[in-house]
Amino acid sequence: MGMTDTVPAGAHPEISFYEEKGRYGGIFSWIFSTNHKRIGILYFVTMMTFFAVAAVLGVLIRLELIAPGKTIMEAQTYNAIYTLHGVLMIFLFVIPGLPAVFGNFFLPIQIGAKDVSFPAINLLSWWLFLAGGILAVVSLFTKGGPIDTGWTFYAPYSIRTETNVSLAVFGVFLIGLSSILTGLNFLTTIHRLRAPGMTWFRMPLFVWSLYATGWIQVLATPIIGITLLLIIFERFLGIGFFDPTKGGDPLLLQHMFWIYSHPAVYIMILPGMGAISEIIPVFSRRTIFGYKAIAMSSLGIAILGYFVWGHHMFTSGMSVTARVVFSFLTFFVAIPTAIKVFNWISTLYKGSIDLASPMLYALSFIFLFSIGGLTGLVLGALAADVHLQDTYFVVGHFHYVMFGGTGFAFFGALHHWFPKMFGKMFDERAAKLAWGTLFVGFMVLYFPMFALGWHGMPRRYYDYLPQFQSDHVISTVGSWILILGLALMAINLLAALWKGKKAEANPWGGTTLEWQIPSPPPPENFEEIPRVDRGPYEFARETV
Ligand code: HEM
Ligand SMILES: [Cu+2]
Repeated sequence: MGMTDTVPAGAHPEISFYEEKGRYGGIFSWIFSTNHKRIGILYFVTMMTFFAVAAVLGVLIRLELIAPGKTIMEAQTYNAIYTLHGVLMIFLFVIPGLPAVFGNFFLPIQIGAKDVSFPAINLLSWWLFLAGGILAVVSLFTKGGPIDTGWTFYAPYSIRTETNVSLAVFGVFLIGLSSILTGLNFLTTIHRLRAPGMTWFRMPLFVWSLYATGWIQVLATPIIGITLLLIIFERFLGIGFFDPTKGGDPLLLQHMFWIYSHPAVYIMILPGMGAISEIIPVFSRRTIFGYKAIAMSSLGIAILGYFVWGHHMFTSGMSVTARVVFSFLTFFVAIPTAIKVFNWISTLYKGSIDLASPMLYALSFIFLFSIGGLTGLVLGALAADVHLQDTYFVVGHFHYVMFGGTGFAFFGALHHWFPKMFGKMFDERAAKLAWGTLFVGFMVLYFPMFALGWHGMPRRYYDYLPQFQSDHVISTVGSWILILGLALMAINLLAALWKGKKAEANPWGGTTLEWQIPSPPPPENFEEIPRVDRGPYEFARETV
């Protein structure tokens, strides 16, 4: 397949994967494409590759922890593996997450546009993302070997360790740049490219969630960028930013790290919540309850999320006043989150519920994320956190919010929009089996972690006291069930890609714009830009 295929004049150009056959062929027509749908797919393939590697690392961690003492690896390897697991899952799966795949693919379509504002910058953001991921992996095999600091890169260890922190950290820096450019593109697209009649309060809630996320991507990400550069400068120049003997302070890094990384948890979860707000009305055949409250709660979360980072550092020696303020604000940020949960459940009330696989992921998202959120409040309580900080209670908590939350929302969005993206239907019974296995595996893997932490099992420990073994064994068995669920899902969706039944334009009976165009969408999404005259979820209005 050559680089320069020409199309004879007047012939109807052949469409493949949302693009007319053009200058480039084969892989080049993908990696040089500025088409938002193709860029969404590029992110999908790249992210799923890193997710698969990180998931296998997670299973290896669990295998090592099936018994006290050495099982399958040395302690140094263990430190490197949980660090890489965390770095890949956070920076190459949950942070790019739904915006990079479903935001790129569906944002322009949902507002009635042909593409994002800056298609070339959009392609650049994927290249930066890929380069960052490759650098993180290359750092494993170069001078000093795999980074072993934990995904939080705390000083002074991240400055002193021989492992290749600088290259890994620079990889994360490039991924941050990619996130900033994506946020910038989405904010401009939402402000400038909405179709006639698509007023702010007619936008789908997924678009509102991307709007709130975009502001965090643009305003918070530069802070982690500077922090990562300071780590690299410190390793090469020893200026003393984090060294008390030179007037610096290691806690400075923790503050700078969490001033980004806590708002970053909303970059992870807000788009997931947006996808849930798309799925629930469609599979309840009900207009969403409290549209404006849900839209505004996304902005509320994005703003309040800037003021709670101190709850990651309650045991770092900060003043009592600071701890009380951060604890209070942490409880406060739960309010806009609760508004969403109440409104989703109110939408279900008297709805005609269709428990198709996208809905099963959406409902389990609400259940798992609520466990994650409520255990977050336990950690936000000062007295409890002093006991639970850096234990497996924290590990259980963030897997419930990041995997049970963003992960399940991602898989729910994938099943919801798969027919539209690929023009194929998947086997619904196999999809339900995969969901059930994943859900059971999830609960068996992570729920015992709360008990482990409550009883004092520290995180990031390679070895442990015998009394912790029974819960560790249960958790490890859970990781095998979970991985089986992920494999069943992948097999089912790959089989659908290959030999699935052709999908209709609107297989689920959705009312937003993406369901009004063919599956898969044509290159420019719409023959002509639509004129919008109603809200996004206008199912038959019933009186309650
Ligand atoms: C696929 C199945 C997974 C398994 C079996 C798993 C297992 C684990 C375990 C046992 C730890 C604790 C290691 C320790 O503290 O010693 C851990 C840490 C972590 N996991 Fe997972 N996990 C999985 C998926 C995920 C997902 C989907 C995410 C994010 C979305 C994630 C993010 C993290 C992070 C950030 C850490 C902390 C690493 C550190 O301490 O630096 N994991 N995981
Ligand atoms: Cu936090």
